[in-house]
Amino acid sequence: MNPLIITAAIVGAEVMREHTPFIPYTPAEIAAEAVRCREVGAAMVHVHGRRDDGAPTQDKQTFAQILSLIRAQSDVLVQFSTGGAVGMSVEERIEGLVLCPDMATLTTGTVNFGEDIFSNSLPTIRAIAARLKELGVRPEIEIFDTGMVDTALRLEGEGLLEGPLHFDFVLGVPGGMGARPENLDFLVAMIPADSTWSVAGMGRHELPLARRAIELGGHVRVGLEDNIFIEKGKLARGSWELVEKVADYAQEHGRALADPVTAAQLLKIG
Ligand code: KMH
Ligand code: ZN
Repeated sequence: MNPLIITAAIVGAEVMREHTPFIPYTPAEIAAEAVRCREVGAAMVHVHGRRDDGAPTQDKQTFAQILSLIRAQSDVLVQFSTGGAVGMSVEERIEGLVLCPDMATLTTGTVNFGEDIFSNSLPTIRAIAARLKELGVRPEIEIFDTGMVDTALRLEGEGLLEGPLHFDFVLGVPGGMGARPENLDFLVAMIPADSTWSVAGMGRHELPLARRAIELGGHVRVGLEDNIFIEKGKLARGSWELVEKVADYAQEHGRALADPVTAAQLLKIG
């Protein structure tokens, strides 16, 4: 089987110190966590910005610090969020893209997000896709529900996305598509055959879906953004501990881990 790409979602916009003391806030803390995740097998980190008090930000200066600190210490690929936090303007969400990270997310639809709405109208999606294309930043298409795949294919038809496409199936967000294994199977069957994909299961679904992705030949995203527990009732001591667990699963299943160079080739980055 192809080597496994592990992406570590190390920050997010919603998990706070009240939830777990291990969530990084400052650029230095985020970079240190990125280094640890790379050391135990991650090829890429997915990052959001935070202010020192933990408030989410997509501020360009913050992303510049995160990127330069990570690049100074690690070869891990860096993927920026363009989702940011619920309620942010599109301009705010994409201002860091000018720094040209290795990859950036693109959510191709609106979804209920807990009690909130993660809003991505077609004009918003087109604007983000156009900016990614203009800067040559490879998109990871975030799929929270089935119709978002159709919208991604529509944007490919419009020339705003270039195949082969790379999808991340985000399953188990309250309001989005559930994290049942058959939902993953359905999505995998739906995407063009030349696509690559990963899965990000929320909460207790994170590690079971990681196992399934390993078996199916897909890739895996884990980290405190999506799940703070390493086992029932026990906090993960960092995203690195979740990455380590997935690396163990990969070994049990006989799948090698992709390093950042291999991951960039597989994901058609650059
Ligand atoms: N924080 C969510 C509202 C992304 O990073 O692109 C959106 C999100 C998706 O996390
Ligand atoms: Zn994110």
